[in-house]
Amino acid sequence: MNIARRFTQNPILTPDIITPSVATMKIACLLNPGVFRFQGKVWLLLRVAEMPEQTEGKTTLPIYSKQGHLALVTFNNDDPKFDDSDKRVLGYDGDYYLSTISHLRLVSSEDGIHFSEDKSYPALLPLGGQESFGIEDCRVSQIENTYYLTYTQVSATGVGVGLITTTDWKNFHRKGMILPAHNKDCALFEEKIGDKYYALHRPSSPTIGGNYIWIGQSPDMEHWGHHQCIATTRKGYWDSARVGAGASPIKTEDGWLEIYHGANEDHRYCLGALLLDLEDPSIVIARSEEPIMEPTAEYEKTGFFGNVVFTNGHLVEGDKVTLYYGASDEVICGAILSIREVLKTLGK
Ligand code: MAN
Repeated sequence: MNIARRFTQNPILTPDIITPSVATMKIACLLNPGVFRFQGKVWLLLRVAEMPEQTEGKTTLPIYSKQGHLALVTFNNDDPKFDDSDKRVLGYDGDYYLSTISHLRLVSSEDGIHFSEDKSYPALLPLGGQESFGIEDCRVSQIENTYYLTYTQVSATGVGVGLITTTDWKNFHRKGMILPAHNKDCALFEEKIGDKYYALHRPSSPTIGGNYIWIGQSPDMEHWGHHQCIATTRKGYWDSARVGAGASPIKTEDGWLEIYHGANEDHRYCLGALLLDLEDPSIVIARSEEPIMEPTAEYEKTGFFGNVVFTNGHLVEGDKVTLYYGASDEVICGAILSIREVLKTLGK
């Protein structure tokens, strides 16, 4: 099933339109933007993945020092200890590195389709030891005038969820790691339910358990507890290997609607929906049997890491959801969904 109507202009952003953060790097991919409205415009907080120049027969990987300086590590491709079987995460003698290092960059648009960079708004760069392998896939949630940025912090010690708040996109308040390793895909609910904040998140367990969607509660957005698993992977389904929340859940009369990603053992990433109870969002009312969006367009099937549609940002206007998504882990695209049509696929 493909009920998403893709922008005819797709892809709307490609790596060549952004300038690298430092001259020695080139931009390999643009991925998975957070989305928000600010000062009458549509903004994307892009994940920009950079790579050093490569030499024949070798692989050079980037790492940020605690002080925020870039260092490079080089391996010989024919070294038997070097494992490049997954293009995204490379191994050497039991240690793991990312092939690219990501930071976050702002672009804005009047029409939601043509975006450009305004250099007076700073890039968010990795900072401190917990971000030495980069920062990724930032969700942007808004409560009153405050924007809450939940993003992936990656380092050799693990992958966790960081929180930053801002009101003006020029001054940022770093709150540190709110959910420790291994955790990512954290989507905040944009209002309190009862007297608590809620978040969806995705811890991973390598043995018992898996890559499942959990929900937690907090009195202040920084301290999280009362965690419960609400959606596991499903054997034989399109979401058999990993599932993770997208952007903030959308409040509808039928429940909280969450657009999430699911991947199978072949790393094919599709989108589906979860419907959660309005008063107790740990109760799942319905879940997509079939994906609501699959990688079918050429730019979704081939690229840095093909067969991927991945979203963590959207705009909602009445029944219309404008979804921004990363395709093939390389380019940014847009698509429109109708809330009514998504709910219909969930039996509503
Ligand atoms: C996965 C992918 C990569 C990402 C790493 C670390 O392998 O999502 O794109 O860089 O995790 O988060």
